[in-house]
Amino acid sequence: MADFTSSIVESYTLYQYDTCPFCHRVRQFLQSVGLEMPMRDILDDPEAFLELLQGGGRQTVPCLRIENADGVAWLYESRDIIDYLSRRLDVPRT
Ligand SMILES: N[C@@H](CCC(=O)N[C@@H](CS)C(=O)NCC(=O)O)C(=O)O
Repeated sequence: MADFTSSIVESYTLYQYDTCPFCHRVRQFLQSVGLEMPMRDILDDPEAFLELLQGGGRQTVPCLRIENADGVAWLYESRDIIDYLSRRLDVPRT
């Protein structure tokens, strides 16, 4: 993945679905730190599923789409997503 840590402004979208336990872990983290972001449900929304597959290259969720001035990156793995956001937002991991 590209190193985006030098950029200041980023926007995030979480690709996920309700009953996925790993997605639940990430959603719980977001709630605990009060961070809101758009959610794309890949089971309910075929367009979101395609975006994930074409953008990220895999259909696995959760996946965080990270967009900033340098471009777009797709981050898989619930723990990596939580670690990444914790570092970016400077909040403790849960
Ligand atoms: N180690 C991954 C596990 C993710 C995972 O297994 N997600 C399941 C849904 S609960 C999935 O997307 N499986 C379909 C696939 O990988 O193609 C994480 O922590 O995010």
